[in-house]
Amino acid sequence: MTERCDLLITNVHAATMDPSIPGAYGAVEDAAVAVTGGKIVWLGPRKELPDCAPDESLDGEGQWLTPGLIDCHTHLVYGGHRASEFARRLGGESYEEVARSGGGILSTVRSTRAASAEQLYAAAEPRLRALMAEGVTTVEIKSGYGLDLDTELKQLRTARRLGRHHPVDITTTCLAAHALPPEYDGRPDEYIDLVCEEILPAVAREQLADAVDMFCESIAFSVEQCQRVIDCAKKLDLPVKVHAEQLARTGAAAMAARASALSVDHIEYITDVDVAAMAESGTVAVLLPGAFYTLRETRVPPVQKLRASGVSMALSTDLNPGSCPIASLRLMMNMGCNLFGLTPAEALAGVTRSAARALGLCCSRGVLRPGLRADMVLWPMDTPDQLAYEVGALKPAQSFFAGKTVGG
Ligand code: DI6
Ligand code: FE
Repeated sequence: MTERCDLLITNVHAATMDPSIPGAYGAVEDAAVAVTGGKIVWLGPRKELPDCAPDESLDGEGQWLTPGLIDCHTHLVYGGHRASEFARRLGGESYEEVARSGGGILSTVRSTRAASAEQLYAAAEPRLRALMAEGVTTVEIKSGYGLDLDTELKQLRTARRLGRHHPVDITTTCLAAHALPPEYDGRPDEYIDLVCEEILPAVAREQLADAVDMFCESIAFSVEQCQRVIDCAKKLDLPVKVHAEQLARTGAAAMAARASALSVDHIEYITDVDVAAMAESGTVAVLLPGAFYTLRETRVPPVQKLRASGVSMALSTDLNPGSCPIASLRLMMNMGCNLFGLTPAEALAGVTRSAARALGLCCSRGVLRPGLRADMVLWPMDTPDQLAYEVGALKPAQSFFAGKTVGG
């Protein structure tokens, strides 16, 4: 009997990113892909396609199909902007100096507290749309510009609402331990009490966060304070991620690995011991070359060590108003290669398979494989190497979110 399916794509090459298929991209040339109920139900060489009666057929015209891109680390819901701080940094002040003088994250906290939920939504939507226009189908959004219960909830609800109104999956992360709010000046441990006793439990009650993050750095919170946040997240059954070793080595990555964190992010300053701990725990290294570039850092993350130790490397925008006001995951792929020494295939794995792992979502997406969600992008290119190589002109011919065409 002929099997029916919702959508059949033929005359296409698939960069599946499936590690069980040989080659850097897990490529299946001259492939066919069948989708039903929002999932891939068959993928393989077209010649082997079983009899199939699709409701809709698409001729891929010899283009390449990749998994939908995943931006696994953003702060894209915030009020205001920090163009004046950009000018100060260009004039020679450092990111830390700006932060210590009350600017930086705290400047965005003031604008985010002052903004209505409507204003936050309207400001965030173009950022999300810019990512989606590049083939992004899953975006993680963090809070962390509220630093009080109401504003943290406002940010997370705005993020969730963006997901309800766009063909994209939004995952949310509570980053209440991002900076010390002015009303707790000199009392960081009391603020951590507030995070652990009020903010995180309320966020968990409303099911507003899929994970908990923290900024472990001298301008933010200590390893001990972050350990308390981790313990609290564990009690609430929420996975953790840590902003670690971006500006200096603190020991945060090793602490995160001991706690089986999903990811440690930035990690320019990690050491061999940290890499070994991450390899052991399966913690993903999320590389953020846009923040490295914007802050004109010089220390690069130890990519060769991570690679040799088998640590998965994800790539993300870190989209935020201070250290990376750049809404382009494709540009991050290019920077990941040019600035950090990734291969083009590692860059694509970084925004698909490894990004899914960094969100704890590798069972549902990040590779093209039967049984997984049909988040896919069709690209007018001759080789997937072009995705990291070209910036600006190469756009998706078509994106699919859970098997449905996006836009057009
Ligand atoms: N690390 C970052 O890169 C962002 N937050 C963080 O913890 C920067 C946030 C900002 O400058 O607004
Ligand atoms: Fe960040």
